[in-house]
Amino acid sequence: MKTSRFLAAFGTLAFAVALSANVQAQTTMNKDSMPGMDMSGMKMTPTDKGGMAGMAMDTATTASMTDGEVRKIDKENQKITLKHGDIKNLDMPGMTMVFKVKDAAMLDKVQVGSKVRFKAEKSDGAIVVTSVELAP
Ligand SMILES: [Cu+2]
Repeated sequence: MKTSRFLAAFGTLAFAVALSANVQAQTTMNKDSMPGMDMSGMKMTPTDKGGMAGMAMDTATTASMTDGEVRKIDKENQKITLKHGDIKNLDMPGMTMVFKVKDAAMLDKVQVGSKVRFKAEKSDGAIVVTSVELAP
């Protein structure tokens, strides 16, 4: 009887020590990691937001519809060859050239020989057709 009571008491004590050590370790970790995360999050938000919003709006307002005629469609590579008029927002005179299209599904609406109106924009250094519709 004596032995088992001692073991029980010792076990409780050991548990209590382990518990308090564990709590201490957690408290220390939180103290170290929390302030660092908060600061990096607050620093990035204001500068990023202002710059990006302005750029996105400029692109959207300057692109205008351009007349063109489809010469070739390359669905596999998501490309279309257009004989196009002046593209004002890109400062480009009329010519026949290959464009990348933003979405392959856009090519389903047109055929070789179709008269179209389209929007072309510069994206990552390449010129991309962002929308196309049959000319009225
Ligand atoms: Cu061109």
